[in-house]
Amino acid sequence: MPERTWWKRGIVYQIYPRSFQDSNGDGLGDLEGIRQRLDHLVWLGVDALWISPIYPSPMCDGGYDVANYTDIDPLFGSLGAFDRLIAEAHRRGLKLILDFVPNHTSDQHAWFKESRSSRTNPKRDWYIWRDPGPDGGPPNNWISNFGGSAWEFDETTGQYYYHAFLKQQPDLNWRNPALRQAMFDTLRFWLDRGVDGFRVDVIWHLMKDPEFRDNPPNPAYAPGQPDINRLLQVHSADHPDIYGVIAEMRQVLDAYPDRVLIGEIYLPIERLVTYYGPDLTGANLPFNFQLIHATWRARDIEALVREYEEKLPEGGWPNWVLSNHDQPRIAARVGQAQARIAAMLLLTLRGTPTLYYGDEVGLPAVHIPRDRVQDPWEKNEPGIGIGRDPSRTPMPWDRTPFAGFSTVEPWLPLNQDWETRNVASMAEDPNSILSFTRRLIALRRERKSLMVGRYVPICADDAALAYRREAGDEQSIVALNLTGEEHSVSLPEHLHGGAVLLSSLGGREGERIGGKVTLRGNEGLLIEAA
Ligand code: TEU
Repeated sequence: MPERTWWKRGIVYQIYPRSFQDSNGDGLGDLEGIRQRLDHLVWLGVDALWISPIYPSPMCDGGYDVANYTDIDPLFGSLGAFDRLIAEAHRRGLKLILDFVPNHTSDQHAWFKESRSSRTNPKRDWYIWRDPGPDGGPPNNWISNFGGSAWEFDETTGQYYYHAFLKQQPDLNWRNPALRQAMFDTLRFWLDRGVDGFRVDVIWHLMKDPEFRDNPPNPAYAPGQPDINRLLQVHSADHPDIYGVIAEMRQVLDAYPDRVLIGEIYLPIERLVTYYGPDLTGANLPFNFQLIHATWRARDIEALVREYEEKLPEGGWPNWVLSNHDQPRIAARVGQAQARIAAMLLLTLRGTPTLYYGDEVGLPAVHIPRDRVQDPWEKNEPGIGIGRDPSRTPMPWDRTPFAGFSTVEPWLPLNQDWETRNVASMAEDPNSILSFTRRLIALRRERKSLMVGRYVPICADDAALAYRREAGDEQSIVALNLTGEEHSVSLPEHLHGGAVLLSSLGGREGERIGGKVTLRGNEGLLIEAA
């Protein structure tokens, strides 16, 4: 019974743990803080929480530089705190998903310390070591995602090691069988503790060209773009050998009931969908970031939804994402008025939505003064406006000092309007984006058509798009105005006579809809077909 699967029916909520709730007064969020806020997730109506990395780490990349895969960083708590969190989440019917970072470790991981100690160390081959190129420089032209060469020379043994991200994040060698087994054991460690699944960091990077050939220049590169765009990542990522690795990962998860594997993949649709794997042996949900990169125009959105729906493999379950800790938030990209339209899209398209903490209150891009920048990427390539801190700011909970997030100055500034843009204030206001999002989630849970129904496009023009969702004899119609001007859409005859269930601007619930639906500027409607 596929519709019974929790990760197909449910909504995933991403928590950036430094910014959700501080419980010990150090200005940083922690696991105990998340535990204290579980009731918010239940109240909002989501089904699972995914927590960005919480493992011991020197925190060069916000914890995506893991020094030990099977423990908790003291900043966030302890294994005891983790066990309490997962027990209480489960008691409330919430699933818990961890971030798994298998492409690289921290250079402070015991494995890397051993690996770099000598060329004959048994763990030497757990990482990627190469002799210098013919000119004594790096072995090839591969570039780090955070700028500069992806190769770092190590004096001790006279070789370079490869790092697709920071030099403090050496890449693991997934072609080494012992490394593979050690990584699978770390998965089992968490599965045995009851974890319901993993979001796998840069899963498409794990396997690289075994010959380490140069990447070709990118013909679309223009000066001023981030360094990483200079070359196409043809040989350094998205290698066909990846499918075998993911299938093995799936086998580890599938030995436990009801687990989910979500893959982080930044690729165009036709490549992305291959990550479901042959016969769906790949990721259960290869993250679909199309809406993050989309131009905010009705025709473009309709086209990308259609393309995705068409290219999904048989049985592959779709998913949608609007924001995450790496990207500008949705409200920053499209503005507050359209953020509601975006929420409506996210929660009414076919597939599992992932909601980023803070988007439910419409968190904007928070200005970060230069002396408070934390993101190593921004520090490496300053000035090109790609720092990720503006999307990682503390959750504003209420009107008490520091917005109820902490009792001291938080690690990153709060949104300037936190005294009004916070959970407690907005929960009291029936017209807030928070109340709207919550209502939308409730309708999604009530309506089978929205949760698991077919997606059928109705129309799209320069201003608006409309589609319907259908399950058995239940139909839901969604009509979205992506502009600030009033606009009408026509419905085919068999859809006349429905009633409005929800308007993003409020005030029309119960209104009967004829053949022509008039949308106010920035209005989205959810309609129950007659
Ligand atoms: O992100 C992978 C990734 O592709 C990012 O480099 C992304 O392109 C960039 O942040 C701009 O959007 C993952 C994590 O989500 C990110 O936080 C880590 O820094 C990175 O992996 C390395 O682990």
